[in-house]
Amino acid sequence: MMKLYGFWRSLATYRVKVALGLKGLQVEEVSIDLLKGKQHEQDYLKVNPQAVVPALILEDGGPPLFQSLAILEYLEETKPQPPLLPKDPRGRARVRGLALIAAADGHPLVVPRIRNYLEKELNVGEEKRNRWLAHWSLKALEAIESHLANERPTGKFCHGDTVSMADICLAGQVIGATGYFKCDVSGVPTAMRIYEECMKIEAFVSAHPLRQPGAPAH
Ligand SMILES: N[C@@H](CCC(=O)N[C@@H](CS)C(=O)NCC(=O)O)C(=O)O
Repeated sequence: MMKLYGFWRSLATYRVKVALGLKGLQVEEVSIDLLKGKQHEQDYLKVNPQAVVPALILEDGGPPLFQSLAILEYLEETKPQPPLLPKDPRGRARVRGLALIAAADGHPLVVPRIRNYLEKELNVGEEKRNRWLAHWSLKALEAIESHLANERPTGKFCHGDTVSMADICLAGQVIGATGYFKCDVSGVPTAMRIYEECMKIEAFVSAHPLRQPGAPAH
């Protein structure tokens, strides 16, 4: 069985878990407690020298896969059904673009190492740190919203009426913005409508951070 290193709170892990769920794949899970700094311990650095989760070890061993979107692409190529990318190149570029706004531009600004650097190296106090987290989380959602609200391919989901990588990344971004950073999301109604649609699907619900072992009740 594949082995997934993750953490209940991790939005990058969430992306991988949703994709695994949608594709009906099982993994053994190993929790790396990011709040306790376990990502920096030698044992884990051998798995992922970047000191981040997720990392995925395949059935046949070998070096772990890293970076959630690279893992999603691997899963897509090795288990194409159900597809998480459209068939046409233009549609694929749009879905990847939407996914990257969340995963490559929004999310990296709110991860523990950035928060710790703001706090410990730059002495940015809690109130300002919270403003940073909410600001950048919402900025990414607003950029996604502009595409979703104004472009024809938007359907029940980000791209047409089937779930794609864009929806997976959008859902994680919304969970961070609303659940972790208490953003006012009234200005991103299309993103929220699509998020609600995703949350009707078991793979999105069962991977939710608050449903993972070790998560707090709220
Ligand atoms: N771009 C990476 C992000 C990985 C990442 O930053 N993961 C976070 C949790 S969501 C982490 O492990 N952070 C540890 C830290 O910042 O110290 C991906 O998509 O896999």
